[in-house]
Amino acid sequence: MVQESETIWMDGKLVPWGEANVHVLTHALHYGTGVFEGIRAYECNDGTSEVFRLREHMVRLVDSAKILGFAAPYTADEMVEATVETLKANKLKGAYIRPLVFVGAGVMGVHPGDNPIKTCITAWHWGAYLGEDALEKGIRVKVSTYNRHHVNVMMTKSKACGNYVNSVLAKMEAIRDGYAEAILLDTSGHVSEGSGENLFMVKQDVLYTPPLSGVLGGLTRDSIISLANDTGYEVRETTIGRDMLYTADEVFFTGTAAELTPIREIDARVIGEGKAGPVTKLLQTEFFKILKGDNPDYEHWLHRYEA
Ligand code: PPE
Repeated sequence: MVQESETIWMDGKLVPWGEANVHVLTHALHYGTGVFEGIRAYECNDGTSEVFRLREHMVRLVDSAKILGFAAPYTADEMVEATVETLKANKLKGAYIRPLVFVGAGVMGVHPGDNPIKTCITAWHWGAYLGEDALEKGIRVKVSTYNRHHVNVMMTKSKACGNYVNSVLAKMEAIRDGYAEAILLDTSGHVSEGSGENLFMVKQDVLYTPPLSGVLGGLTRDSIISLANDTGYEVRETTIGRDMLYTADEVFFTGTAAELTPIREIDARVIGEGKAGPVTKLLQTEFFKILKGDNPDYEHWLHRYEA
């Protein structure tokens, strides 16, 4: 169960958690016509709090709606303010934040007509996404039997609700088969991403990650590329085959929810030493320092607030 907080921001005002409801004829409920974000806020070691790359998440949200062909009712800056308002109202020093912009009720049928576009922001406590031990020990994953969307079947650059049916199928299959997460291949058979994460592999101290063409432009992915470069590692954005993963020295997932999660096994092949490798560990440690407000070089990524 989601750990409830007190209020949810809906269309410009805070409403009690239990009253943040929609009609059953909400267009998005029937046709997946919504877009969302996943954002995290962290309590820093100096007692303040920060939302990680908040404005960039909100820009991606507005862009996601634009890709689907509708206009988000609030600007990225208004959504930034609303997020901080929601965190403060709920006295949340750290949180997972879920903004959602969706087509509401009005006409039925595939064409959304002039149905109202609704906006809400929910924030709550959400711990380790892939299990308590995952960040430390790494996870076992499988390559999914489902492919990631072809770029002209779904709009992969939009974090669209409907896109996630594909993720749900892959994730359920992985869990059913005893794995923690799925890796999806694109329709040409190359590695794309996890059900809710981007993916990196390390081979002889070089990092590799699939190009942005067919995957979500993850902000964690972008942060890790910068961090790796600044730490002296080369990062190659290139096509990756699943066989390259099997023989990689290290593989890890990145995402707001997953943070930086090592992968220790893929399809019954042990990756490297079967635990978080040295490059993964280093990047994870440095990344968490940034998230906890302990690296002034990356202060521009943090939106500080006092809960
Ligand atoms: N790919 C996909 C498909 C994806 O859903 C996410 C985030 C990412 C990559 C990483 O993006 P970023 O968070 O900007 O680094 N997935 C969100 C939703 C997860 C969920 O289960 O819900 C998230 O991590 O919040």
